[in-house]
Amino acid sequence: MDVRAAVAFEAGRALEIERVQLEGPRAGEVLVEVKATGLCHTDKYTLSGADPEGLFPAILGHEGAGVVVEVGAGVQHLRPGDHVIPLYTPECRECKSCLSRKTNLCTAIRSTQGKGLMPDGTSRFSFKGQPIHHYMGCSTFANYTVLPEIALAKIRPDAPFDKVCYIGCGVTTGIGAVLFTAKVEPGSTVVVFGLGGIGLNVIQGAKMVGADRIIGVDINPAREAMARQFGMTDFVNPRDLGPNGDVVGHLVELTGGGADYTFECVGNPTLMRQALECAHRGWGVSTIIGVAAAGQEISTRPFQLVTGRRWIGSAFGGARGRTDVPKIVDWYMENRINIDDLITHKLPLERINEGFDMMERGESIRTVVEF
Ligand code: NAD
Ligand code: AHE
Ligand code: ZN
Repeated sequence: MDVRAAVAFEAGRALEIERVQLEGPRAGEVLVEVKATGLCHTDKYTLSGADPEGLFPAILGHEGAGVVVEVGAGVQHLRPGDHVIPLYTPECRECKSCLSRKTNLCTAIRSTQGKGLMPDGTSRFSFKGQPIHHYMGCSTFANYTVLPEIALAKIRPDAPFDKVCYIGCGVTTGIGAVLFTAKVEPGSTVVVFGLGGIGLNVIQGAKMVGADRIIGVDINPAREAMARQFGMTDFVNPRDLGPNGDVVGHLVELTGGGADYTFECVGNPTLMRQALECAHRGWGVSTIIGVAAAGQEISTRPFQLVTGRRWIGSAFGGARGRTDVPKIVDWYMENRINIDDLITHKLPLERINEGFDMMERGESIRTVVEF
């Protein structure tokens, strides 16, 4: 079938709206009509060319919601008409990782997914007879896409697509990192570096679990108001500390010796180090969420770890998609989490590049494209 898609033809080039061809679902696969998709910083990162797994041409997008149109042979848990959220972290419930109960990083299809292909090693998308890569197993910047059944969470039918698409990445990543990865306790002191689409959800999660103090750090002063609305108690703009400002020293002083939990939500190794080093001596846990470009590395004095700080990371908030995503949709529908205020802009597919421009200029939190 012909579908409408924003195609990334090469790194650093704006997306181009084209009619591309999509093959129907093969065994174990599902054809989904994408109704809405969010724009995440990770899409921008891959488009920039800094992602070692970035392949071109590709159809990017991994924060979607839609409706099942057709199922391939052997699909057991989904049927046409079901409402779904695509999962870049699938949940097969059979691989070593799923069975371990120690991680959400299902390995069933990770290797083909990283090559921009379906599990059978081929692509369903093509343009002028040439294959186009899938992206993060989702490719939600198209009005139809094909995914493996294990990469779809079935959600309640009354949830609005233009809001719950954000649960496909940002909401779950931020809230999940607090609840599932770091397991922040009530009364904790939390520092969040980066108050964008992810960091604001970390703040929302920290408030949910009853953190006492939630300190936000961002170089964009416009982020302060929204962060306070979501539960931030203190704002630090590193630029206000001057060119040689001691961000770590300032945060350690502000927290009376260091934070119980810190989160890096930018993708900057310098900030990752600061986030670790402002965690409390003896027990502070620092969670890396931000994705840093190819070739970048983190460093600190080993003494920081010897003296009891722990450095951990979180992908998709540690959430098991098919199990946890429907629950997070329920939280939204029960008004236990706020998504609406974080979706600052909506655009038609034709204007998707404007969404990335606004992200670059720090004007938007989340832009949602509605098909
Ligand atoms: P975003 O662009 O919405 O937000 C980034 C924020 O960081 C902005 O508010 C910006 O002003 C701030 N910032 C930039 N430089 C800074 C600095 N030097 N000091 C302080 N603040 C600074 O991006 P997002 O969508 O929130 O994504 C954030 C990061 O999380 C990206 O690296 C993204 O790739 C990553 N991410 C990771 C996962 C995961 O599963 N681990 C999931 C989604 C996104
Ligand atoms: N290909 C990238 C990896 C980027 C990355 O870390 N992705 C996160 C999700 S970001 C969503 O916005 C993730 O889930 N990683 C686990 C995985 O298996 O990819 C790179 O830099 O190499
Ligand atoms: Zn994302």
